[in-house]
Amino acid sequence: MLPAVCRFLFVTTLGLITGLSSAAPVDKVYQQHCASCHAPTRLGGMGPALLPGNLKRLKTGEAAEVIRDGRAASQMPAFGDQLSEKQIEGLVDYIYTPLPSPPQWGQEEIEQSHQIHHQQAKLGNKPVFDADPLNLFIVVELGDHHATVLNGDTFEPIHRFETRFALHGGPKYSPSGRFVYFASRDGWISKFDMYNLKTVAEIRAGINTRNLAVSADGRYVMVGNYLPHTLVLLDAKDLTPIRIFDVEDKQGRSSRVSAVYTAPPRGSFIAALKDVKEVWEISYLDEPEPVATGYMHDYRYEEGYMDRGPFPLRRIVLDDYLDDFFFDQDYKHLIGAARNANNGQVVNLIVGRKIADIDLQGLPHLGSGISWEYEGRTVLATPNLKKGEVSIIDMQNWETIKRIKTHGPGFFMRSHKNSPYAWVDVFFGPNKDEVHIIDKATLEIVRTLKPEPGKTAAHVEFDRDGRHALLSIWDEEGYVIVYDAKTLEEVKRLPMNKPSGKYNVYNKTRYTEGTSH
Ligand code: DHE
Repeated sequence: MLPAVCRFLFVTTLGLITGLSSAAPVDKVYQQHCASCHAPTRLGGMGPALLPGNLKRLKTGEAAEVIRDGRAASQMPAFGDQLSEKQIEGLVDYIYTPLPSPPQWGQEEIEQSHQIHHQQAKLGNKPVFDADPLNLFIVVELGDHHATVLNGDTFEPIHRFETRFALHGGPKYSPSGRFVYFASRDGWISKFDMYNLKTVAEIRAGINTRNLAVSADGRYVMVGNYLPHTLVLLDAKDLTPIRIFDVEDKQGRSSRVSAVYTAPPRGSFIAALKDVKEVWEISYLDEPEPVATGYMHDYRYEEGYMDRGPFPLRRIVLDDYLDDFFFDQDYKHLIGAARNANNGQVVNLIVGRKIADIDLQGLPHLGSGISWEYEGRTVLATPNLKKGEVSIIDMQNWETIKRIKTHGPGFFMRSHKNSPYAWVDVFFGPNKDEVHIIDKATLEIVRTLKPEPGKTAAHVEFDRDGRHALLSIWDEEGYVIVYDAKTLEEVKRLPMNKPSGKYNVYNKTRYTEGTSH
């Protein structure tokens, strides 16, 4: 601790250097040091938005460290020699305080953010590398905000590139796998050309985004936002905005979007809402076909359930909110859960109403659910974010037939139709370095792997034919570990910077059983 007089001199000198006394109000400190990158409004610029919702993944202690020491492999400099500890603390409080009024991010702001980096017509139509374009993986590396394109046959990296800050959710491929679309928590949507290895277009569709979906015909991208309360429809060609849906119920109560997915056999996007008890279905077919999809019934027009016109909106009214959900393989049912509820709900998308409740306790992570055939019926398996168990649900009568005890709550679950095993991580708690292997025929854990003691092991994705399973060691000095999916022996380790999700082109574009859609 410095003696009082020295502290006075130190602080005064610091004030002279920075042009601010340490007693300067925090918003002045922010405007002087942070605004040029993060915007005077805190909505983000070259750097990410500094709002509580966007910073959810960063603990306040870590935020102070980033301000003090900077962030490696990014433009964020260290301010430790310019700001006092008190000023840093003040800044942390400041950026974790919500804005006095909700920020605007409408048509004009979205359009102004649009960037075309490469004219598609000027780029070639063949891969610039020698590998099976259908067996590539994208690996998202959260540590320094990069992504790697990985050859799924040789497991050699082909290309590594910078992404927007804090990607979240699965990147989504175009139907051919030629393009991949990423969403960042800050609302940036990036379109990447897998053949030319270039980011071709970007747009900021929201301030705090949940995820995106690509229509099964490849023509549209739909983005679901927490802030503002909107769904934003983009033209998949170059990300030009087509339409903004204000998400609100008939009484004008607005809602955050929990997530949006594409439902290929229905030709629609389906969105779960967090603050309104409705599921939204928006058709992207040129002429929505009532009979084939069961999507429309005339009486719905009359009762005002559904709009007419391009991208008609159908509201399915529920008796609870939905935070997380899963579809069966033919997209007839949506299985959803609210984070505060003690059950799941099954919604039949054809008749447009809830048809069953499921006994699901804790915090089931249905977004990571998978299904397979077990004793002549289809079962759904879901990890739980709060309880050390995997629930197995019979998808015919919606009964929970087994609760498999695990060594702690898990985040992600995966399998492949050619594999006898389902993999589930133990993401939380002292056993976060473990991954359980479940035999799909017996519903028993048959092996528990612990590849790097002390480091989180999480998120598995299989290669195209299910012969290998890739697992992330979720650490800045981490790896993607390639396993032989049959023998469960390690085949290869690829050093990566906090690798999170991995996404195989074939499995994703075919919506295969066992992976996320
Ligand atoms: Fe995720 C997918 C919601 C926290 C990593 N996560 C998803 C999806 C949803 C979701 C709705 C599906 C979107 C899609 O793929 O299109 N996630 C949530 C939450 O509500 C939660 C619990 C709190 C939050 O802060 O949003 C949450 N998620 C996290 C994390 O803390 C993780 C581990 C690290 C991170 O990136 O922030 C994380 N979420 C992921 C990943 C996927 C994902 C890697 C894609 C999984 C896949 O294989 O498809």
